[in-house]
Amino acid sequence: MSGTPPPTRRPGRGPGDARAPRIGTPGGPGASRAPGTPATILHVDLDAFFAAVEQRDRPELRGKPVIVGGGGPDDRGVVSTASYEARKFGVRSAMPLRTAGRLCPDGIFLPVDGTKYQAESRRVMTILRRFTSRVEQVSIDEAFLDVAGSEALFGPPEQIARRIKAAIHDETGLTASVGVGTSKLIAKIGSDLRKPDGLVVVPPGEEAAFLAPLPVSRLWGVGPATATALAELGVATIGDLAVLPPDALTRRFGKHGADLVERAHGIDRDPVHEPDAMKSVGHETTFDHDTSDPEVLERTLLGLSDGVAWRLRGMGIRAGTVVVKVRDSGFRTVTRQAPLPEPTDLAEPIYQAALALARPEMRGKRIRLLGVTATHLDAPDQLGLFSADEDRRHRAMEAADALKRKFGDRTIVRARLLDKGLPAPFERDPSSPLARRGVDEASDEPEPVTREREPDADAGTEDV
Ligand code: DCP
Ligand code: MG
Repeated sequence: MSGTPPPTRRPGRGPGDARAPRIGTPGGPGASRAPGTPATILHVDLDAFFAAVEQRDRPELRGKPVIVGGGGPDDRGVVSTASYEARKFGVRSAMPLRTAGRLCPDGIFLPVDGTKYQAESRRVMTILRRFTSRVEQVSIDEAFLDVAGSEALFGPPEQIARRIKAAIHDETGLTASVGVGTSKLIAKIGSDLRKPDGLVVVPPGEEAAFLAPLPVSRLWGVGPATATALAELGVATIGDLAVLPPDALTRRFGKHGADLVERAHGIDRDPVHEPDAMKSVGHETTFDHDTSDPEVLERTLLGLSDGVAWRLRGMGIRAGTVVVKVRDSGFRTVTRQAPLPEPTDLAEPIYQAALALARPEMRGKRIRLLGVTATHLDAPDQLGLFSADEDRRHRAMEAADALKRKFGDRTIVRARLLDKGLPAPFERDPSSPLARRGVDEASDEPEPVTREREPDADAGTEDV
């Protein structure tokens, strides 16, 4: 996924042409990590995924501005994605279809075919697992891999990245962009930098130099409010941030400030997690202003539940329990959990359970933060969407329907969330180590009351 448009585009290149620029100055200001830390983490992200699948299946659409996301430019929905040809006109994910129609009058508008994209996603993830078992899928079209230990079979990480791109292209007809580095953060930013069909390798020690020219908003944990606060300190690029005295940032942002300095140097200690190590999937949102407005609170819970369900479906797993987290304006935090009527990967039952749990905790209070987490996750679904098993098939279709709803009514919810300055559920921080502690930590015991300013006050929606 890419939050911001890539700065360089090279449409039309095949995977064989992908260049892997080495960015940074050896021994220069970027030499911030211990020499010898291996760059074995890959981030793989498909290019214009939904639109690329449609262009592959309908050759007449190739080279054309394709906009996936609903009935057409008069539809009330939003854009799911646009081909790179359409992006030249300024069309972007989450934009109202009407705006897309204005910007790109010759755009070809197509409905979302969730079942088809899920099946493609599974094919691609299966290809990735041939190169290592350490694959962490983080959305329908992206995954982190740690290829340490795979070199004997497949060569060094850069070669593995090339092989992956070629295999995806040969076997599915789609292109992927790959970033390679010492951390998830570097790999993720790398994969986004030269889309489409990009390959960016950041050698160990060159992380800070690689990041330095990029806008600070590219870093995880820098939402609009942090970006504004940093701008007041004269910080526009990640390089500006990296040279600030860490204690100045800690004074201003608490522990979050110290984390930001680490990230500005490309340091991110979160390892790649295999699905069976994952105990929970969650999102949480801190409001720009504390609120007691029931509509805002319920809409936020719905958006969070949807983000969680989307990720469950992407990973082929279901949740048995929902946990909500509610923090009020006095920083009192409670978590409440309840089992689901049956394991699910759908937004609706997760939302209903989250609402029932959160409602009594929100009553009469101004709310600062809400979180929804799914736990008691079952094993990855190995049977796939089109198993002969009727029950599974039924479930798959239900999920596909929910996906369609998501891109109709539900994306309007997402657009409304965006209006409120809240990040969409897609924009999360896959690095948060809390994500892995999961179930066992959810309890009915309130966390200690904190009086300090919340460090990640505007980090927005992220994994918990
Ligand atoms: N998606 C969506 N709504 C969003 C963002 C994404 O429906 N707001 C869907 C459509 C995308 C898919 O998820 O095709 C993958 O998301 P990405 O952010 O990876 O976007 P693309 O793959 O389309 O483009 P890119 O080449 O920038 O990765
Ligand atoms: Mg993508």
